[in-house]
Amino acid sequence: MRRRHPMTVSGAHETTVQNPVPPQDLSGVVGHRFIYTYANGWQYEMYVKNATTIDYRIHSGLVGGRWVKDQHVDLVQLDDDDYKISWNEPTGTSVSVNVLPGKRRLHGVIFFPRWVEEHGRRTALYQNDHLDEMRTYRDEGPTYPIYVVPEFAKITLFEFVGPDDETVISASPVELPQGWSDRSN
Ligand code: FER
Repeated sequence: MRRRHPMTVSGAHETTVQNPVPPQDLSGVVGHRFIYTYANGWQYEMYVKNATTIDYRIHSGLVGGRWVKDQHVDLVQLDDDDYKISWNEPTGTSVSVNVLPGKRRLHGVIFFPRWVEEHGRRTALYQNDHLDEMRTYRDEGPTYPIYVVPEFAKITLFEFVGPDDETVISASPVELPQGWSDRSN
């Protein structure tokens, strides 16, 4: 018999894939759109379309102009007002973002392959129309050294727009009206 912490014996269940601790309530982030600016000045917009999918636009930064629909993600609730969204892009870039909506706080870690650090503009487009091209760049590399960008961000807009809405992110960040991403609440 494996040793158990007394708390486990008294009833609090162990964490398992089927029954995780903490129990998951994603309603505070699914169906929401948020705009945030990293401490390095890069401005992003994310729409959590459902529990496994995001759409997003990058308004400024190394790959400003880039936008993506239907990126598959892992989304978990870590605690009250604390979510983590993680994924790998067809470019090879990996991202993990902690979101604390009530605190308007976010922390992202972006892991760029070397080729994106060198040629970021190649990814500043509507990725869905260039998926095979991105995978080819990814496979050609160079991948290493990975460029790791860990930054806090301030969430300037956070709003519920409803899940599975294809109109929330449906235009390039560069074709939006001037100042569109400056709206805050
Ligand atoms: C984010 C940080 C990075 C984000 C997306 C990325 C939507 C994507 C980076 C890339 O693929 O270049 O907070 O949120």
